[in-house]
This record gives sequence, C-alpha cells and structure tokens, in this order.
Amino acid sequence: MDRMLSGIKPSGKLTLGNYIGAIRNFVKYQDEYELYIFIANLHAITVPVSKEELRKNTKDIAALYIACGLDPKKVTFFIQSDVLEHANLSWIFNCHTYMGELKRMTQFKDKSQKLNDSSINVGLFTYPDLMAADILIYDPKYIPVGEDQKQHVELTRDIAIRMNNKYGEMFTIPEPLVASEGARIMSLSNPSKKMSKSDETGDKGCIYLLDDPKLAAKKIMSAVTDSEANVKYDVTNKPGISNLMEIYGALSGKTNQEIEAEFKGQNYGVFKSAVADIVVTTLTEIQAKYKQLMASGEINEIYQQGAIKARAIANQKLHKVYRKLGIE
Ligand code: ATP
Ligand code: LTN
Repeated sequence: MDRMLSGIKPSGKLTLGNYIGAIRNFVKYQDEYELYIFIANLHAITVPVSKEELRKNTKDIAALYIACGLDPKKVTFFIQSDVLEHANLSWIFNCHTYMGELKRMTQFKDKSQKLNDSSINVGLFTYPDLMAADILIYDPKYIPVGEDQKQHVELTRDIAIRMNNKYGEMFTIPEPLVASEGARIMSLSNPSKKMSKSDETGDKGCIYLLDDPKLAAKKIMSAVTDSEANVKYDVTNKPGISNLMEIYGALSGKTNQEIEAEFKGQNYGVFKSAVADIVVTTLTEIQAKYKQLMASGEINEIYQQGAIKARAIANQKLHKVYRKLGIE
C-alpha cells in the first residue's frame, strides 16, 4: 500500500469546506492507502488563537476526524507537537528555502495582506517549511489537500528534490492529490471567497460541523445567489448557485448535470431547501458520533498510540538527514 499523509490545523472550528474538501476524501482513501492523519497544532499559532480555543479546537478535530468516518483501525492519527522531529526538520528546511520562494506563496500573501509588517509573524512566512517537514519526514507518496494547499506541496517537492540533489537521496518526492469536485467550497455570504474556519468576517458565510443543524439550514437558505431563477453551474456568472451545487453534489453524489435536471424550472427556494436538508442530515450524523466519542474518552489513547508509531518513523528520518548534512 502506498503511504499517504495529510493534516488540518486547529485554527478554528472545522467547517463544511474542510469536510467536503478534505476529510470526506480521507475517508475514501483509508482503504486504499497507508494513511497518516494529523492535527497541525504548531501551524495553528501562526494566526492569533487563545490557549483555550486552541485546546478546544484540537480536541474537537481529534474527535471529528473519527466522527466523519475515519477508522482508527486503519488510520494512524497523531498531533503534530507530539512528534518533536517535525520542528527540528523544519529548521533544516528554513536553511534550504529562499525568501523569494516563500514570498510567492498565495496563503502568505493573502494572510499577510490583512496585517501590517509589525504584526506579521515570521512563522506565517516559514509555515511552508514546517509543512514540508510534516510531509517529508514520513516519505509519503500522496498528499490529499484542497486546491489552496497545492502550492505548498509543490514547494515541498522542490525542497525534497533540492535536498536529494545536494546531499544524496533522502526523501520521497510526494504528489499533491486534489479532488476534482468540492476542492474549493466558497463562503455562503461572499462566494468569491473560500469558506474558511479562521474567517473573521463572521459566521454567516460559514457552516461549522458542530453548528446546530437548524442554524446551518438557515445559513443555506440565506446564501447569496444571483437574481435569475435558474439552477445552472456557471462559476463566473453564478458563483453563489454554483457553490451550493458543489455542496449538494458532494453530499449527494450527484453530478452538476443531474442537479440541473432535478431543479429545472424550480425557483432557488426549492433548491436551497434541498441543499439545507442534505446538510442537516450530514451534520446530524457527524454530531451524534462526535458526542459519543467525546463521552467515551477513547480519543487520547488513539492519538497517543498514533504518536508512538509516527515518532519511530520521524526519528529515523531526522537522524538520517542529520548524518547526510554532517550535523551528526
Ligand atoms: P484557515 O482558515 O485557518 O486557513 P481553512 O479552513 O482554510 O483554515 P485548513 O486547515 O487550511 O482550513 O485546511 C484543511 C484542509 O481543508 C485543507 O486540505 C484545505 O485545502 C481544505 N479546505 C479548507 N477550506 C476549504 C474549502 N472552503 N473548500 C474545500 N476545501 C477546503
Ligand atoms: N497547511 C495545511 C495543513 C497542513 C498539512 C500539512 C496538510 C500542515 N501540514 C502536511 C498536508 C500535509 C492546511 O492549512 N490545510
């Protein structure tokens, strides 16, 4: 089985975008790959987050991964900070990445644009080097990510190739795996922007996996659309409707053509109700499992066992790199 690895940072509450763009795909992959899934808590502190929030988000993601259908018998789960080697390797990468490369990263540009120079922390800038370390330390072949993270995985490849050329083979070159549909779920209140868990423009555009399903339905019903009454996939001219079609399609398994046929001649209210219904069903199922898991207390043990397994691999790789560079 080929190895696959991915992670999500606990920088906020998990959203429907995270589910459709990331976790839902992990669930599909767990039978076909040797899957490593972690919580990138060291990445979360690149943006402001209180300690209470960080702990709560981390715990929630730990349970939500499993509540969304990932099976601890098949998947190795761990928390990034439990494997100290990631941060060690990221320092090595800091010394092998160029300012120009990091300055080109879209995520850095987006996030730093909102801030002034004295409030952009260096971690936000070197974020991709820690991400490269998360990946390369395990020699995975595939990295399932949403569209927005593809650039980081491409930089990771460049780093791996550069290090292999300079010091001799040490890393597998990973490939990003971006699912064709649902890779970019947009905000319901501003469909030109990604639905994002750390979005400070408020909650209206964002459905959280732990939202009260009734509230989630309300958010869908008030999603921004256009003035026509024609359910048709057209991202340029009808971004709001196209986004709702992405959501509906991802959760129902229907294609855009099938959705267009299903709602032909119907007004947007009818279509939105159908989207709301399927979102409510999805959230209700996930939340029932989440509650069970939180009550059972088995999460800690799952993540501790996962960290032991991950650490063994990461430690070997770090020492290999140290030897190649003459650090050991
Ligand atoms: P942040 O707002 O803190 O940047 P985020 O909500 O964008 O966070 P990430 O932790 O960056 O989420 O992403 C976790 C995974 O979910 C990634 O693979 C990312 O591509 C995917 N993802 C995040 N938001 C969306 C979205 N709106 N649509 C599809 N996939 C998404
Ligand atoms: N940057 C990613 C989270 C992340 C990640 C990783 C994903 C950190 N390290 C390694 C895949 C592999 C994000 O924001 N989604």
